[in-house]
Amino acid sequence: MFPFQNNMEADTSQTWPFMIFGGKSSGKTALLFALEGKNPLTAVASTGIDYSGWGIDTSGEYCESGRLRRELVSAALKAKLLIVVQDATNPHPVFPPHYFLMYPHPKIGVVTKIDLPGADPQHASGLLRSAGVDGEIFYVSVLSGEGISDLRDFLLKQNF
Ligand SMILES: Nc1nc2c(ncn2[C@@H]2O[C@H](COP(=O)(O)OP(=O)(O)OP(=O)(O)O)[C@@H](O)[C@H]2O)c(=O)[nH]1
Ligand SMILES: [Mg+2]
Repeated sequence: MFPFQNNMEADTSQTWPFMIFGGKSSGKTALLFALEGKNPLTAVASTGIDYSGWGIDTSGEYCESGRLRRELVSAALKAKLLIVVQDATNPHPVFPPHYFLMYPHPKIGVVTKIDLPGADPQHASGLLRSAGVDGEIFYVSVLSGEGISDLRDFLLKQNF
């Protein structure tokens, strides 16, 4: 056996149950905190890719830039499921059409900020479908807590 083979195995052995994608300030980290039982209002803007939580968290900067987005493809190899977040108050798509079809993972969507007055959850869910999210879509607010326990139960039930 070549000596580097052990290193390669060690590098790929760690997996996370999910990885979160979504635009800047769409509520990815607040969602992760809420799922983990932490105070979602303590989330600050993320940089890069964060492996320290229950799932892999990404910065909106990476998701929104075609160049940085490439880094997410290899990070996703470490996750079992993709969670794609769409802010219900943002009418604009973040990902190119069918972007997520290139990932072999199961993919679910989460529409965030449904508590805000300008929220349009149905439009947000259409944007997720256009981006290639073919799994279940959850509608949540970290402020009211709506939808969080349903999503947490769904994640806990997966055979990760
Ligand atoms: N009203 C409301 N505000 C929310 C909700 N989710 C997140 N926010 C707020 O939206 C802002 C951005 O939340 P983050 O969780 O930091 O967003 P993010 O997607 O991680 O942002 P980046 O890491 O910069 O890409 C914060 O001020 C949150 O408190 C929600 O469900 N309702
Ligand atoms: Mg963040």
